[in-house]
Amino acid sequence: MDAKGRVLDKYNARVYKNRKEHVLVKATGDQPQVIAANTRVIPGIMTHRGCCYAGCKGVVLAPIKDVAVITHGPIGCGFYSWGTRRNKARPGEDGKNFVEYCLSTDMQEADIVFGGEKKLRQAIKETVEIFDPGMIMVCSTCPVGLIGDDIHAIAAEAEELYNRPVMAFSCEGYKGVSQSGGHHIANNGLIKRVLGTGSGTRIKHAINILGEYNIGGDGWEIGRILKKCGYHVVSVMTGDGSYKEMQEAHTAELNIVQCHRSINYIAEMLKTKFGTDWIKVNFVGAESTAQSLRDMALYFGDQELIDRTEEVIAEEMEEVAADMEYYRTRLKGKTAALYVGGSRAHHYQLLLQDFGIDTILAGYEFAHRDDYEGRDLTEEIKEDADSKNIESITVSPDPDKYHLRLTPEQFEELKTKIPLDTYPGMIRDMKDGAVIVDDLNHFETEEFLKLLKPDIFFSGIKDKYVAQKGGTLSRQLHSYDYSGPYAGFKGAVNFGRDVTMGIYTPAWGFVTPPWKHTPTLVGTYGGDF
Ligand code: CFM
Repeated sequence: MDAKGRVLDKYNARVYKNRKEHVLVKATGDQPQVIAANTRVIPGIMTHRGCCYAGCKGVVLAPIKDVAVITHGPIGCGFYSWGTRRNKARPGEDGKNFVEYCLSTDMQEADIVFGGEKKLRQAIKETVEIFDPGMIMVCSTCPVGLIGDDIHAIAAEAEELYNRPVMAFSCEGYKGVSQSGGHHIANNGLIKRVLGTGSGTRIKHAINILGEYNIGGDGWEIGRILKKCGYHVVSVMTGDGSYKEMQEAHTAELNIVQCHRSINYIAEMLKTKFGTDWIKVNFVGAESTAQSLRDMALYFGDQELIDRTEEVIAEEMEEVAADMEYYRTRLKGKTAALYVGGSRAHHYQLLLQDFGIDTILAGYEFAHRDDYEGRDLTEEIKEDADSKNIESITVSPDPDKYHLRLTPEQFEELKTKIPLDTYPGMIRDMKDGAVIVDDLNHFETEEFLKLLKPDIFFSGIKDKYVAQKGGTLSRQLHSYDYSGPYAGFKGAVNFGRDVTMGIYTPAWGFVTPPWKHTPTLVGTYGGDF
């Protein structure tokens, strides 16, 4: 029996039937493989997923430094989405940086019984008085949706009263099946009220960076390289981002997409509304960074830019060559398992390849089928009740700002050379026999680690310590365990150094988990129901 069979064998028939669709072994050859994704977790299974509010407020909106984002809900929700993600930000032009703050209505039991609208009005008032932000956003948590506080009416009222945009997001935690629904809600709000609402006109070689959240300073490193190549970065969505910059998003000639999962809706809507093409990039990994820079230069087709890009790649590669080579000698032939949200389990495989590390298992928490299989799916993604629960908006071309850079012929020709308006997905880049798991749960994590014995397990705070107590080194790919940046050429060296330090720390060999010497309880998972 292969690893998939051995792990899933412990489930009862009903759980097995569900989970077998979410686990794949990469087959030889290029035939497309289908995986089940973006569906509900089976009740009782210990998932690693987050909630809709986390995706909307925590992931997409919170990094916008000049917007005061108020959490309408119990304090735990605000706290959780405040300190746990390392989306770094520096004060903007106006000297403001709200990323450092946690603004919450701190709902109590009495507010849930009698309604929380009064408290929200008061919170907006205090926010204006204390911080005077140019824009305010309000995000709902579960109880708000359950008791029916009308945050949209309050936002509209406050907008009049305080004479500034106040946006409301109905991103109650329970909406959808994971944080992914929250990304979509945040994307919708930004396109409706913020993106491209400014008055600027197109700028040569200007780009927007989409789906880059400046974790551990990644965005700053990417920005440095892009500026060196000669690009003008209009806005970053949303790491160290600014709503004022996003208002000028229509002035960019190209949108580049780092994290497809969290922001593909905006990429598509900007294309429809302003005619701006997007390409999928990956600045994680030195080779990947070089490839992405070349793809971007090819999009513009400007010889000067192409030459400058080659110079920058040569210069940056030269600078890191000795370090990369040293870490490669230390890491070549090691194996890794990765389990992250909706894009990093793919991107980091490419960085691991720079060091000769093989990925033997990769999983996503909340990706959709297109993140695994590519956007050109062999069959349509079926809509279910949960996906219909998230509003899907359609936009139309802006009468004044719509502009196509390429002719249809140029577009088609370029599409054969670069990932233009598309993303090929993670599975394509994986080796034969590698295991791909959607919504990898606690039980499967432990079992796969025991069976596959990777040298390192890249994951997050929820499973890191379980893995390490079992003797497998683990590093967090969400927060980088307080290190980073890991993006770009120099980031690749940081990563190589951190992984080398971890793997060559003998501590993991001293750990003897109980299951190695004492019989532990054995049973079927899930019971009969
Ligand atoms: Fe995109 Fe992200 Fe990710 Fe994501 Fe996230 Fe994150 Fe992530 Mo943690 S936006 S999908 S919801 S790359 S917070 S910066 S690391 S799970 S793989």
